[in-house]
Amino acid sequence: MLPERVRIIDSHTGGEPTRIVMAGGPDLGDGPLSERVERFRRRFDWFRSAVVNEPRGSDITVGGLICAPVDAASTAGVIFFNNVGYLGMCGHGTIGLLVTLAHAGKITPGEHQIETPVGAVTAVLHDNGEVTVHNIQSFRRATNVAVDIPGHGIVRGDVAWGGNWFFLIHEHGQHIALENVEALTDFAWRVRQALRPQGITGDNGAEIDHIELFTSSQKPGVDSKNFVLCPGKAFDRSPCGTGTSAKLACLYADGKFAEGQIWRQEGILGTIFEGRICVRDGHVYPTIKGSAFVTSEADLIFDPRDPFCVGIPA
Ligand code: PYC
Repeated sequence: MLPERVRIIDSHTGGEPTRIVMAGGPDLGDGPLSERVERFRRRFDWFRSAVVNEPRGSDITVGGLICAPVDAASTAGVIFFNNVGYLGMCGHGTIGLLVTLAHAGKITPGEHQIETPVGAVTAVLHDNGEVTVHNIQSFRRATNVAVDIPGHGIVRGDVAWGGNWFFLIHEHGQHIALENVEALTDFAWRVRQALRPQGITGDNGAEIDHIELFTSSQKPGVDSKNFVLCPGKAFDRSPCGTGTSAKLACLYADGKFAEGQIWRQEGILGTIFEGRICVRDGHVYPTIKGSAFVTSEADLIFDPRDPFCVGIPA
């Protein structure tokens, strides 16, 4: 079952890496991406681990498996994954995917429909290399939800969907700065672990697996700075596309953001995504603009004698 070689292209979007599997990945069959991700999880989870976990990757690597799309009008389907599982959508990853496909000579600037397990998004590759992702519908599910954090006390946050589930906190008492990521990670992880036991989930009991903390940005013209803790306890180096989408849905719900406005979201490294919204039938569809850069092209080699051939489990 082991492939001999898997062709990958690595990039980073605002500092957050994306590893796109260009060839040699498992055949997940056909049908909607929502079904194919379940096949991936059940039958090929070792492949996920092999591509992104150590020793080939690390807890910050986000992988993307390109799949044949259902709709012939789509450019591609993609399933994003990380050190512990699968993502619904990935904003930085979609920006990385378009830049990667352009680097490989597979697309040219223009609009591209990309299918994901949570729906199709449209991504525009601009002539200057920037990418705008028109995300799926995003919404706030609950507001001002109290959660009791052991060793800290009550914090309040919003539950929102931007392609993944987020718990968004503004009043947290933490210093959001790169030199403080250990403390931020510890705090956000305690929030994450407290949510389900206190009955706080996304729709249908879905795990809220991304925690997003906010503060004001010190940069002129930038609206906010965030720290996002991802499902496998690594922090997002980028401002997080799905997290920014969730944020825009909350701002809209609070009457603080409207069509035509621009939201500049800074991430923990100081990189910025530009967010806008489209409102259709009262539903919010965020768009996120950012840049990615290709960092390597490589073949992953699978030696059956290697004890860590399928990765060191996270
Ligand atoms: O950009 O949506 C995003 C994302 C999710 C997890 C890491 N990045």
